[in-house]
Amino acid sequence: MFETMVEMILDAQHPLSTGLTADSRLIQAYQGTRPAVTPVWFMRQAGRSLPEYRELRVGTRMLDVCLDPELASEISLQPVRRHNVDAGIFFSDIVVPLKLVGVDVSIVAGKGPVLGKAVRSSADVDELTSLDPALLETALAPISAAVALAVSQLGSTPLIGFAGAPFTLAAYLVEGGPSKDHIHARTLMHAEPEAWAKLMAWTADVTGRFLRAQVLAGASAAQLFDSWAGALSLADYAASVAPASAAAIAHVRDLTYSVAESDRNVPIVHFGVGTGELLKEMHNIGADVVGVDYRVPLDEANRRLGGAVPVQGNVDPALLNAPWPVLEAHVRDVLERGRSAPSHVLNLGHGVPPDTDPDVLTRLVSLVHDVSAAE
Ligand code: 1CP
Repeated sequence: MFETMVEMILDAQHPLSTGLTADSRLIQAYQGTRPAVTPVWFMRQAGRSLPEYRELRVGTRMLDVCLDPELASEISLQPVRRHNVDAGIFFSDIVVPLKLVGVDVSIVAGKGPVLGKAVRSSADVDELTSLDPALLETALAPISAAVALAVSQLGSTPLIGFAGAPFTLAAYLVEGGPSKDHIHARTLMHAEPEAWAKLMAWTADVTGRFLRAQVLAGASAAQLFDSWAGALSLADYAASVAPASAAAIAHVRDLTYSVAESDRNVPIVHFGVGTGELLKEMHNIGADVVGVDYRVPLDEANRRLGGAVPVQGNVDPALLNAPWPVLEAHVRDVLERGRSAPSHVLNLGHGVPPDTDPDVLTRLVSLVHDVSAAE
């Protein structure tokens, strides 16, 4: 599928095209070359653990903030200024493109995304998919503006764009909100396979457009979050989910830039939680890098992936609140195991817990840089 795709070269002003971010540690590692110092960033580094974020959020609604280019850009920059991380991640949410295409969704504090109406039947799927994803061509303007603003201030630090994978978004759409086992979504998959396929194809289009808009506006890499794919068997994942994830990624897979007269693809990372059994399939959808949660050690993840795939991860977020010597020993172990892969970007095995002391994150960044530079 990918061989026949027509390439599209990024704009000459894009930070990968100008060379501003193309040689950064993050992009080198994502392209499979091990840089002298291991790059590090944290999922959910922007947001609740930072006092400057909580201050800025007083009296605002999450989705309003996501659609305000000044605020979304400022919040994206906060952790980069504070922690000396090797990348920014764009501040937004996986449900933003659903909101922009016309879905009744809000983000409830302390809970997460909540839908006005759960999508439970084939008639519900027909109603949802009558919303035209092409509306996003113009509706995504505030997202493009926020990315451009953040990128203009980040200089040589790359910004990572992201989107939710179709299954994780479908899990919210079908359940109507956060859920532990995503049982209604998994029932629909088997009870109404045609409606399921239609729902997944529509969701892939919507989320793929969100991701593409961020890369075109200046993001130097893209991460697809399939946070809840760990609820699936390998067989269900391969048959009923992976094709839609590949379709979502196809929205950015054609984007290229040139370095020293050779064409490179914008790197794509794919991450899931509890997906140790799915790692190989998750790579096969067309990802360059696989994000690993804290359950599978990186040397074992590298073995499962066949030894040629850059990995990202996988410090256990629970240890951020443990005594420093315990955390330090764990981080050194993660770095050591990461050396088995072609390249490694250090991250957490899932997002930063809201009660994390931000100074611990800053100290962890220095540790990763110092330990990896000394090797
Ligand atoms: O009131 C608040 O402060 C809202 C909390 C919050 C924040 C800060 C939510 C609600 N989303 C976000 C931002 C966000 N969401 C980011 C950017 C920040 C960063 O990473 O630095 C990103 C990448 C996301 C992505 C996201 N949203 C995912 C995938 C990543 C993951 O953590 O697994 C998922 C599953 C969501 C849904 C969501 N949005 C918000 C919450 C609390 C949740 C999870 C709810 C649940 O448990 O189902």
